[in-house]
Amino acid sequence: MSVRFSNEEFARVKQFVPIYEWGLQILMTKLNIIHEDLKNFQDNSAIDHIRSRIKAPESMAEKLHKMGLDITADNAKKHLRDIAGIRIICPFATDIYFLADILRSLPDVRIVNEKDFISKPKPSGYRSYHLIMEIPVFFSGKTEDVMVEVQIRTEAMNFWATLEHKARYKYREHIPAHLSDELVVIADKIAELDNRMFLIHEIISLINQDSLDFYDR
Ligand code: 0O2
Repeated sequence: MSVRFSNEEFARVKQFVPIYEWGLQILMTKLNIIHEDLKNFQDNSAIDHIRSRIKAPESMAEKLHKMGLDITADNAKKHLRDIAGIRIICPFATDIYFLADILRSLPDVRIVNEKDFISKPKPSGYRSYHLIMEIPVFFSGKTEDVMVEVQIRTEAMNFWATLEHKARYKYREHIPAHLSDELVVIADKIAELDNRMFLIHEIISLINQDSLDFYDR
């Protein structure tokens, strides 16, 4: 059964969505500057790529339904903290913590909540670092604070989360035990793979450093 906003509530959702779009644009501008700076001036590729999205009204309605709330625009604004969402994909897990530090230091932005599902994965096997950030949006005579959910993860974690999300959707949240067990095993293997790839990256960096030192002699 699909749940929806009534026509009246849907019209009210459409009225507030632009404020979230503006909040998203403000934070994306800050993140794109950080990305460009790291890449071009700091010789640091801690960010692979960044994506953003506004949650579709159908997904807002489904989430409210799951939370046992009435499907209203007021409830969406009050209870959903991921109407605006950003996903940052990093090459390595260590980059995730480096970026979270940078995000915490942004001026004009308040961190409302942080969840580290990397050091403490979800029972599903899900790994990612989540920050709920509050951005002030200034427009014609008033300011409104907008929440944006930022998810930071590696490409491998993203690969897993995308597949698991599809399985969840397909089985309407009730993934059969043999599949969910397999997904937990794969999530652990992916974490191990991320670590092993990072070690190779460190070895390569050391070799490059040694070569530079040699030429400096
Ligand atoms: P969708 O369809 O991706 O948007 P909070 O945001 O803190 O108020 P919430 O929403 O319970 O409360 O937060 P949580 O647990 O941090 O999860 C937020 C989002 O993380 C989810 O949004 C997913 O995108 C992702 N996520 C969390 N757990 C899992 C998981 O086990 N598997 C996958 N694939 N993704 C997960 P939505 O709205 O649930 O989904």
